[in-house]
Amino acid sequence: MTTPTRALALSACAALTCGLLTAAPAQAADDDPVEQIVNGDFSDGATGWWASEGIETSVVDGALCADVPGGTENPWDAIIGQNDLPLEADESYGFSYTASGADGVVVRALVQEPVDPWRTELDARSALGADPAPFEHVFTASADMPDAQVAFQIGGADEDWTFCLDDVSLLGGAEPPVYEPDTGPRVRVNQVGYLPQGPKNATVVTDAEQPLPWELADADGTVVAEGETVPRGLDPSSDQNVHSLDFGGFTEVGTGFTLTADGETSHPFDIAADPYVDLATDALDFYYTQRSGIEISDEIAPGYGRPAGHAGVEPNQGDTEVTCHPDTPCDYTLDVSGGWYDAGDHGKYVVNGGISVHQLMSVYERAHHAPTGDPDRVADSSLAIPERDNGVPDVLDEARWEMEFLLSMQVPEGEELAGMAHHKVHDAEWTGLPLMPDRDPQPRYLHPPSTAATLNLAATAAQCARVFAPYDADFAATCAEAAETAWDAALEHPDRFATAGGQGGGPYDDDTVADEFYWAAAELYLTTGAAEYQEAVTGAELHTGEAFTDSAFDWRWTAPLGRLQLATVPNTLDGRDEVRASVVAAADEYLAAAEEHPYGLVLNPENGALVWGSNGLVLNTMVVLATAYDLTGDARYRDAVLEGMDYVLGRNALNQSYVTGYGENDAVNQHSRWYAAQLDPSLPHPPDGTLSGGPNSDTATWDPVSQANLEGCAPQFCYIDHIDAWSTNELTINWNSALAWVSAFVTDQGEAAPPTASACEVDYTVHGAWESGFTTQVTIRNTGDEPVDGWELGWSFTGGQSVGRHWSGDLEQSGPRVTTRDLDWNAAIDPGEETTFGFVGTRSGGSDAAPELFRLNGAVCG
Ligand code: 9MR
Ligand code: 9MR
Repeated sequence: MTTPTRALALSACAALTCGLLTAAPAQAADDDPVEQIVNGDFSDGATGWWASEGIETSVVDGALCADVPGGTENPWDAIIGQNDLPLEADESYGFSYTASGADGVVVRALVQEPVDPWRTELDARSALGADPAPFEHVFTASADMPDAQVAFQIGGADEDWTFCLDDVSLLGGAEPPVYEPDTGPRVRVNQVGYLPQGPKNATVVTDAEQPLPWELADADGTVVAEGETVPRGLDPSSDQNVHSLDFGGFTEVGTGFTLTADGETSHPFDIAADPYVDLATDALDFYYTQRSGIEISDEIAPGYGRPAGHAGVEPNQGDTEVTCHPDTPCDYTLDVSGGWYDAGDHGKYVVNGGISVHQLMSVYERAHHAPTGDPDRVADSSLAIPERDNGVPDVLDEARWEMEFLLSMQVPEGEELAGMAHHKVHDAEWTGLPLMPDRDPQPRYLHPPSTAATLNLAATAAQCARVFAPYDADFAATCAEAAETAWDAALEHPDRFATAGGQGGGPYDDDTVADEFYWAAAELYLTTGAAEYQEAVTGAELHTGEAFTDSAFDWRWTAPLGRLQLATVPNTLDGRDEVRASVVAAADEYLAAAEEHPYGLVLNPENGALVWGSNGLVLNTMVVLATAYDLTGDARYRDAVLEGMDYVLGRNALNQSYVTGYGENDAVNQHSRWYAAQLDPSLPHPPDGTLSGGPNSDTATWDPVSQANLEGCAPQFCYIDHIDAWSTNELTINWNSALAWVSAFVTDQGEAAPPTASACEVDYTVHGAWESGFTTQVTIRNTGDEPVDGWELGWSFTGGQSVGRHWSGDLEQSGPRVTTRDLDWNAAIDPGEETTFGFVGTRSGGSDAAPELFRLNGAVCG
């Protein structure tokens, strides 16, 4: 797997990405190859060939030509083909032809079953030119098919054009296609950048047993540092012999650095205080173009403008008046327009929507509660979305787009199962690619309410109530009510599970919901402070049991979200220290895994196995490590997160950055029906900041492209940047939310300098509380050696509290943020001295937990 040459064209590779295909000619194996095509050179006119209705063909200069009318919608609106071609299972075929057409028009060549369901053995797209050009594809038949069909789909162009075809050949006995990824230089780095004071590691793929010298060169080629690699032996996740390389001693900033070792020079990278600033926004801007039910403005998202999808306009059949699936009918319809499309499909799933919107709201919460957080970074007008400049942080505006969809999925009052949430809404049948959301003609249905979906709604609506309280009291109240209703409904129906199987959408099946109960209870408790939810938290087995798995959490396993939230969002739960300790203990496990892994990967299962969406799991594991850093300030956790970014951005076996637009070799063909540039050059690639699901070594879940190309792969090699490889290369709202959370964290680390010691302590004491208010006294103590002369103390009230009458300090509030300034007469605080001010606060009706993070003149008090 370490010799990076592309030996043969991919079986299902679009010619657009592979260039004109340069497959080895079909070779004779044991038996002489037999030509399956009749009259492939058209010496006998059009004998043996058919054309779809309305297509006139004629043989011109020995080639078959067709006038193709413009203005049709789909590739299959015009077809030329031949039937009755026998295919043998496991036999490899070379399929070749010469074709010409209008410049840039794409022909889709298929070898497939001639009738529904059109089981496909080859599906290749090639861009044509005015001059005849040869194309060749190799594929291995997956089953016997006595009467396969070759079809050239030529519809879908805007203008009339002429298609000409010659020398069509389908020969058995070809060498089976072998996919060899181009893995570039054997020195693997974070292709984006390293922080000046942060860890700096690379991995070298080499057979050498002994340490190797390395050199770090700046952009001019001047060697600025050198050292020796550390042999690490055989890495099971890549099946490679590797060395690790630590150049952390070099702390100067610059661009275009390279590392050289064992005769190979890495891709270039930066050392900068802010290599992730753009990523932190791009990863969030991703959500706007995933929106359903709203026109995407090309001004806001240049290159991505498109009509609103599923907004009740033909040919769409959703989502404004959707009823239940015919197998599980109901007598009502719901308007479930809006929300985000889950991934590359047009489905919208409450379970996965839940964790995604939660992580976005957590980006906001962390900015307020973490010592390195920065509310300004997630403020209003920080993203490219239509709601900029409306006085609400943009990340919350984006979250609200999904939240309102989740709320709309709740079964209305008076119906059976009222208060539960429908599991999902999606097409009756799977659609093909590409397909713009507004062109999807399938009927769409609500799928039965599930306990997991209901608890996802309860958890996220509770969080919504909390984070929106300072900005929109009415919306916060709507969320609060929906959350409590959902919780009660889940208690009443604790075992309604979505199953696997079904057509037209993903399953998101989940029959273990103790974890969702725990997470929802935690969010409800944090928002309301109510005894009922506190008991649900402390009474849950998962509260003290094993919550963190080897790979943290995902849409199916959400118990860790409860722990992380209880650890970080202000609250007064008994046993809070144990909760925090459990997060740190989990982080210790991940830290040990990362330290042991020669690529710094935070997941380190025994056999190196990786599953569907492994990059999402890698990033969620980093969320736990990052939270441990937020809780303890211990730089080892922060450094493991920074090192985790290296893996995602190129320091891996494939030398692959899994984020579009970031790094020299970035993923650009994620499975998507509308970012489908690989299939249709007039469509865009996914926007910058889109994460690919990444390596998936679970062969049982592979799609046909992964099956055809990845057989026998070592885990890290089980990935292909191909649009049809959905089990290794899709994009999703839940993987990007992990990327967004972690990108915000690493951006907050600045240069990754050692944390400075705190020089203050704050005592925040509530002296009296009543139904609607409370009085508080705040004491600031100078614990440093320097006198303070003039002070400003800041905190966030994220529970919706607001400050009123105050004394001995000048208090101001903007949204959740409170700033108190001295009154001149109390501006000085000498070392060891303190000053006190006070105020009367108003409560919003929810939890009244005191703020836990205070900044004196910008520096965090401890
Ligand atoms: O496009 C679908 C993708 O979003 C899903 O993750 C995947 C697995 O459920 O399925 C994809 O759809 C394929 C379907 O499962 C089988 N027919 C081909 C579809 C891709 O066009
Ligand atoms: O991310 C999901 C993964 O954990 C599952 O193993 C897989 C098969 O059920 O489905 C993934 O989710 C897909 C969903 O079903 C449909 N939309 C695209 C999602 C990502 O591929």
